[in-house]
Amino acid sequence: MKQRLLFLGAPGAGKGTQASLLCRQQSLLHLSTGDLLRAEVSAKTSLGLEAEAVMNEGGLVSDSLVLSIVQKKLNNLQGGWILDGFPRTLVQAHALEDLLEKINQPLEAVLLIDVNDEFLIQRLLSRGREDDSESVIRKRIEVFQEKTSPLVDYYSKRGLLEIVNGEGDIGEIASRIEICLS
Ligand code: B4P
Repeated sequence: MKQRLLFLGAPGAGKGTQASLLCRQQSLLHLSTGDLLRAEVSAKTSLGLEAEAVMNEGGLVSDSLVLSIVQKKLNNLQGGWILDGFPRTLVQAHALEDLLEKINQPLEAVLLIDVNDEFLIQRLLSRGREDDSESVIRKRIEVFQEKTSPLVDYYSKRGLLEIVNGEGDIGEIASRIEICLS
């Protein structure tokens, strides 16, 4: 099975859910920028304070802030891993490409978890995190379309893209992902 992976998808597509499952099963490292940012927010660091307002409004935290948080983690990558929620912009994707080249650990696959917008909204409303109100969710979906969806083309041109239907129950989607990556 491929072991150096990136999970792409709209907010609520299930990137975090599926990445955690697969990491547990295959003993991979799970690197989620959402989790890293939320840890900074709860520790009330200066980075966290800067990120909090943007996250609660449904925007993307600045590339420079995200890169400052992930760079050290990426430099220490080894074995198999899943990047979950990073990159989210072309600037982040270019920075990632340079970094992985330097550490000689190229990506093996990029998995797009594809889910219809109305499903996304229902899922996130029932999760009820601080940034999960309907207006904020709609804003996050718009931001995804504008800033993150260009990555689909970017990774497709590099021959790395796999698309998985992310609608259905969690176990069913996990099986589709396994087939896709084997
Ligand atoms: P993330 O933490 O990445 O969160 P997400 O996109 O909302 O969710 P994900 O797709 O992981 O869904 P999940 O599995 O949790 O980002 C949060 C914020 O951080 C961003 O808006 C942004 O501000 C900031 N950020 C993060 N990375 C950044 C970056 N690189 N650059 C800039 N800013 C960044 O699933 C959602 C819910 O659905 C859960 O409750 C789950 O239980 C449920 N669920 C999952 N699969 C299901 C299924 N099959 N059926 C029913 N429910 C399901």
